[in-house]
Amino acid sequence: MNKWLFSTNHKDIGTMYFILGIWAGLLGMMLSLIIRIELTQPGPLLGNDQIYNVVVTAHAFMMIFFMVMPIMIGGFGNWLVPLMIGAPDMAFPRMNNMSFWLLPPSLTLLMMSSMIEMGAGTGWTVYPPLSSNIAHSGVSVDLAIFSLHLAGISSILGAVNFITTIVNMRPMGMNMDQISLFVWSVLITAILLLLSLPVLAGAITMLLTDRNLNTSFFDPAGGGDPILYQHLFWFFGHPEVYILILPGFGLISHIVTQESGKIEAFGYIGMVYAMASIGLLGFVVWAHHMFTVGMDVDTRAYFTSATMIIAVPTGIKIFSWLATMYGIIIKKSVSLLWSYGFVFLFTMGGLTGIMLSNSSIDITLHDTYYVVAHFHYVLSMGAVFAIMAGFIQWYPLFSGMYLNQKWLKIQFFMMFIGVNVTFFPQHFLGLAGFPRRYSDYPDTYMSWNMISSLGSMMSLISILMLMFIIWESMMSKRLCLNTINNQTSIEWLQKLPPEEHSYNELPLITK
Ligand code: HAS
Ligand code: CU
Repeated sequence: MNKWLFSTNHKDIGTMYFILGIWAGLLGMMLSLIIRIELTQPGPLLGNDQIYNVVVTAHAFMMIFFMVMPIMIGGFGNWLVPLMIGAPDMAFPRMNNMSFWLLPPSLTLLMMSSMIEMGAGTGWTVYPPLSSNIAHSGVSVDLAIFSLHLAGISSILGAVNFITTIVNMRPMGMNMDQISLFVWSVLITAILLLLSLPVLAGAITMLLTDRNLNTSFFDPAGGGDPILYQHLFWFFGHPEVYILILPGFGLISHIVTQESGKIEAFGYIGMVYAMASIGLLGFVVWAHHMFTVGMDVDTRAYFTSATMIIAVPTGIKIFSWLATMYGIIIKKSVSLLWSYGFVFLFTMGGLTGIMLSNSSIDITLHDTYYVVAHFHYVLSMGAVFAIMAGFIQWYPLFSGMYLNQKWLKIQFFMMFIGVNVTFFPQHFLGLAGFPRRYSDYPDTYMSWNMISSLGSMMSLISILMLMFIIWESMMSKRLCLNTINNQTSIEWLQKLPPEEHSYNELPLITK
């Protein structure tokens, strides 16, 4: 056991990231259910607005820093990048282990911050003056800041490791234009992490000294400015949202190409340039999160236009995925189902992003549920669907076992319906003026809130079903082709139509 925990092997570390990510995902889902139960109908459930905001804050942190990032970069990145480039391991294996082990203490600090004193009810943005010691006295916000420090160090070390591995550990003769789009996506994500996280670290450290050492970076009474915090936060925060989705783009590119039986993705080079431009543009659009602070009209015009330009490389990606799938005989593979779901629903989320990038429209929609609907379409149906596609695609590689394909299909449709029923009505709520981060509301908003909560219960059931499917695969020990050594597996495989198992035999050859 000890040997495994302190392992420097990229597969062991990848598995540990998966375990931590899945655990945090379950906790994050429980927090989201508390939110949906509170909002199912008017009137209080928790009866305490601060606790409600602590739950919202913990939900966001948990999902962003402890579910999506560890699973995508830590889990899939560690498992697949060395295999895909033919490297024996990551460039710095012991640093890799340290990256992982910074996360459990970080997670512990986050949970402690929610459980002691008043909790951090600041939202994941931690804006002062709400996060200053006037509105949040006590140590909760300080613990949340330390938690982010640790998670940030973990990610920076990981980013250094991935960049070095991908640039330096390819075999002779393997050029950058020959590597999988997933490897490219991890490289670009790592660069984004390396450039944006230090800015967040700076901002939260300034907040920490404002809270504890009487500095006044963000306090006008001492010559500071709270808007400075918003600029620093979003200079990190916007690249962060692309950090959450780019590895998902990579997973989808690889899966769609492999499952379509094509040699390479349509427009491979274009896909690489599209990811690079999304990464680059991601650094110059941050103030679209702050249109309501009172910017002058030229600045608004700039940030609106710059943001809209991101639709171009993203469109290149969407249409290249479609072109890659063009002409294939539709296979019944479950990872393709999740990929179709990803392309469709991510596009919807992207289009509402374009709506929000119009500064004048955003003045009315900012801090409403329209924004919540937007980012859950790109995250709960973008990032999470990509994770699901990747997990199902490579589960046989990770575990040596097969999942029940028929049950997985049922589970996909339950989840597809569940998330849409949850988040589509939130567009209507937002357009009607329903605000974010409020625990109660007038009766007029009740119907769509009830439907949304109903949808979240459907998603819950589908996740429970997924847990059962994984458990069942482990209990029945259907080993996959390259590890076959028992009669049950052979009999089970013989009953399957060929298209349902052939794709798992050579999981890594497609570019
Ligand atoms: Fe976003 C807020 C704009 C992509 C995540 N976003 C958020 C928040 C999160 C988030 C978490 O400009 C809330 C943060 C908070 O707590 O306050 N977002 C965009 C735009 C894109 C975008 C333009 N977001 C993402 C991705 C995310 C993510 C990816 C995570 C995975 N977002 C915003 C804005 C806000 C915002 C405002 C602030 C709102 C506020 O008031 O707080 C783009 O990258 C999306 C590009 C994708 C597409 C779809 C595919 C493209 C095709 C090509 C043709 C389309 C065209 C457009 C030519 C556009 C198919 C035509 C336009 C039509 C409307 C028809
Ligand atoms: Cu943004």
